[in-house]
Amino acid sequence: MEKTFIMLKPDAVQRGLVGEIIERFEKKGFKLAGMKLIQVDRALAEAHYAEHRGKGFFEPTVTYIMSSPVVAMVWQGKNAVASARQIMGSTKPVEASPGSIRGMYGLDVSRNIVHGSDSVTSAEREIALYFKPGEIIDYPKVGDEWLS
Ligand code: 3AN
Repeated sequence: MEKTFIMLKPDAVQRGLVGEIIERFEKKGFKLAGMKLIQVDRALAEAHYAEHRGKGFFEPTVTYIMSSPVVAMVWQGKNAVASARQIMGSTKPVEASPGSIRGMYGLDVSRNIVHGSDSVTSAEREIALYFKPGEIIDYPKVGDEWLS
């Protein structure tokens, strides 16, 4: 089953939005495969945003995700990558649909609450950056048969 990497950024943690955002993914029908609260260091932040190195927002973005703990998660389910991006809404909160997480809670592109992988390849890269293989758990869950 497809997996995606979701990170609740420092503003989500500081604003007390963690539970509510997790609930959105749970109720959608995704299965939680990994989760931890971590303090991102510079090496990890720069690796995460490597594709944006050289852009004006690279350094502020790196500094921002190091500014407070984040919640790193792996969610699994049918079309998990695309479906999670729809739940999150567009990168720029002003363009995010009103019911999406960024549409509901975000104002600024540089503090947009949540990160989600943009492709299956990115998901694999990001999951490997944040999790060791043993930290991703495959387990049977009641309701799986209704959601696959
Ligand atoms: P997403 O996180 O939606 O995949 P990316 O990968 O294009 O978006 O950008 C990574 C992060 O960099 C964004 N989540 C946002 O925090 C920041 N960012 C992207 N574009 C801009 C921008 N034009 N100005 C400021 N920050 C930006």
